[in-house]
Amino acid sequence: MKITDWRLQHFEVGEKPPLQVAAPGLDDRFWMTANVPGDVHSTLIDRRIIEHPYFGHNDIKCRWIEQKEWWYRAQFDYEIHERHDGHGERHELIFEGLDTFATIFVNGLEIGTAENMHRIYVFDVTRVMRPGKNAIAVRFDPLHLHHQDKEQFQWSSYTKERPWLRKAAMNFGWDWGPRMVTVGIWGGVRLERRRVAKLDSVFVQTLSAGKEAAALRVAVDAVAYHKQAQLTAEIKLFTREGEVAASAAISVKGGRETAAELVVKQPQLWWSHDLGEPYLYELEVQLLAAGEQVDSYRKRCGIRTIELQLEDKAGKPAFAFLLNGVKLFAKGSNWIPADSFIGAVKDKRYTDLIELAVDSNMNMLRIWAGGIYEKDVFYEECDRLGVLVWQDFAFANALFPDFNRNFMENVRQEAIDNVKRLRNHPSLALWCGNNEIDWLYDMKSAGGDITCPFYGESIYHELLPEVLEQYDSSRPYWPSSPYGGNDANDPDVGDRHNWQVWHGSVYPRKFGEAPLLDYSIEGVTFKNYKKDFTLFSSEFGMHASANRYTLERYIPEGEFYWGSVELAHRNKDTNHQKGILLMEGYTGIPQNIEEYMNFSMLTQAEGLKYGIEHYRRNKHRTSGALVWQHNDSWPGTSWSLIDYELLPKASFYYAKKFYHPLLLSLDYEPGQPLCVWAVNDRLSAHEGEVLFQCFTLDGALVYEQSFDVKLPPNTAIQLVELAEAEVLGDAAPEQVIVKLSAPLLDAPDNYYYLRDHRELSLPNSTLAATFNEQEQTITIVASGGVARLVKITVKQGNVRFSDNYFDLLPGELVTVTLQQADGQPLRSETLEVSALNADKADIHFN
Ligand code: BMA
Repeated sequence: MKITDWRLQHFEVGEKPPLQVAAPGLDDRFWMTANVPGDVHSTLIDRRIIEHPYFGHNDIKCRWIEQKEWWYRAQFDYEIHERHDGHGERHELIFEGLDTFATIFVNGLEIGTAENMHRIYVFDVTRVMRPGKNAIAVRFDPLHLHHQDKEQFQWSSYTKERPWLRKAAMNFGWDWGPRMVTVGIWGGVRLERRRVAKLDSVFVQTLSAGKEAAALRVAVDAVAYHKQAQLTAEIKLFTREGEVAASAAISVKGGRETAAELVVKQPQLWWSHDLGEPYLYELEVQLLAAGEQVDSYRKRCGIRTIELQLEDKAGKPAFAFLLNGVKLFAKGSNWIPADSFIGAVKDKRYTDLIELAVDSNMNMLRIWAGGIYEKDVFYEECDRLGVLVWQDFAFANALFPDFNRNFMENVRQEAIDNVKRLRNHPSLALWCGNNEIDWLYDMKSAGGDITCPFYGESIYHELLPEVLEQYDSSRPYWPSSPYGGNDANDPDVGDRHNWQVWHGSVYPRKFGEAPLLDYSIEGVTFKNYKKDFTLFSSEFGMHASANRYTLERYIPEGEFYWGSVELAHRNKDTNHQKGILLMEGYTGIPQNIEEYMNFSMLTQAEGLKYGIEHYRRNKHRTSGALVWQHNDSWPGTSWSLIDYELLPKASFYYAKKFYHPLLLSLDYEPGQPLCVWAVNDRLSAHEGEVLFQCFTLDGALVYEQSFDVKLPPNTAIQLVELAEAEVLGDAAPEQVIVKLSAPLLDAPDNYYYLRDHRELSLPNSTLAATFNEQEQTITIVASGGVARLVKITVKQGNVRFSDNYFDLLPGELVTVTLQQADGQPLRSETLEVSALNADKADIHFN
């Protein structure tokens, strides 16, 4: 039974005696109704008690919430069935998420406490439940009561409060989000009724996956309330059509894991969406006591193997995922919580954001350590859509008190709870110990900021590996990101974060060397990506503005201009100069807000394209590129590809192309030859004609060549090298555009300018557009000159286009499909089409 009807009230700390507030008979009719799952902030926003914290500077106005004692109460009717056979009922009260320091009362009796947002709390309430009316009360303490007397550490990024608190780190503010310290019941609450025994957990593992047969191990862990209970588990694996693909029955002992091996003939394997079909079976386990069903489990699962290859067949260093034995190139991004108000996020927001990942040809998302172990819906969607998940444990950018027994026990339980909850998801590819802690500890101690020991080290290097050995040895573990080599951000070992671009970190660097920063145009430019021959680039990126609609919604009137305090408040990164330097190098410094939005989006999109195409051309060595960051948790300006209102930025539409499994790309630097490359990430060979064309920016053809190509599966090859002078003839490099296309191959067309945007001599272009209401399409044509960064906008959130922020040669015609993801009609009267060098198009509606 789900408990959903909650009421909420706050008091000053110690204002009321707890037993008085928890008393079953308390008259709470005048308390406000609360959203569960959710949090206090979201409830107060809904009840219009606080102004929306994302608007203007309101985030600062609601800090008082952190200081109060918050109480939730629920009253409900419950039936208790008496049994007279000695096998009476057990009742369990389960909290899937408590944020964070909670004391729980049932019918006025204190049944226990909670102290970790990342854990699932199960209380046996058999002794306190009553037939008829029951009351639950939960008290949340302000955090400071639990950390103010504790040791503070020399390093804990963004706030010193974090190390002792097991709570999403980003709550305290990060370099892309405001401080928003949530409190409340953030997961579901339910009461479960049991008899004789229960299934504690089920673990399904693929032992081998061949064409003819696959072997699965299904382990069942049961809790028996009576020693003499005769338990059996009946295991069935169903195909999508509901046929039994394999089955087994085993006898089970309470408290001891028992496993069966299933053999599945002609198995349908689970693949990431780019390599095949993410086929899902359904696993059912029924727990029987003396022939009577006492508990059951039914969940989707997949048959697949996953390995992390650290050395390739030739003995060379690697960091590559092998899915069903196939080495893949991981293309994706880093996921941060979908909102600061994590508990209140609707499932739809998850499905939208994951669909967008698939839409942009991503096959991997990394759940970054400063958020949470995501909600079930996240992994279910990734299973269904074929997206691999890199899961960090929730330790980010700080030292943690691994010398404290209670803390470590809390962490151990957190790891066990989440490993058991998530290990059956075929999408889950890797467990990772932390974000940037090993790397930054060395940087900070070498730089003299830290003199204390590496507190927390034993979590990532002892505790987590131990937990995984016991609960999930079926997938790889990596201690940190980045990790491996000398220093931990070594291009020759393990994964790497490239923060040379944007943050200006100077590389190469070895352990013990003081870190250097280079805040210059050359120091932060995306051109540095080409110096990076990492084995796996797990974080890298640049800021871009959110879309106008998103910013305008949250910036007070009169403040929507370049240089306003309100706009600056949206940017939480230190040293705003970095973004200016990047734009200064590539587009020139923006002079107004329109230019800021355009230039930052263009720089981010072109910069990511530049880096990712380079990583992909080096596919024989580099095996992954995960952009920092996929999404936003509030309407800010950040590294994200998709803004808070679920409006993709230019980089998202670029990603559709630079992450396409078939990629044509140009490797070129001024004065050097033009090298045309093709990358094929598919498992099938492709053949066809590739066309290289160079046009002036007015659209006149300068040079053309076509060549036949054969692309073996899973390779990157250079197709041709052309001399600059041969291609350009009399044309100046700042006056041309190169187009790569392959009409018979499925690769998207790709365009290149031979100079940075600020150096181009772009003529004015004119756009004309026709909107087809019925088809929800817009057809655009340019004339007069190449249209740079053609932008289609509508004044609403969550709108997707089949393409946007693209370039158009004069005479080229493109038809774009529009989609409103909430199923609401599109506000086509607000439709606008423009380009950097073209005024708003006249739109013809038909
Ligand atoms: C890395 C990430 C995040 C951060 C990002 C941008 O440090 O792990 O902590 O938000 O870079 O600075």
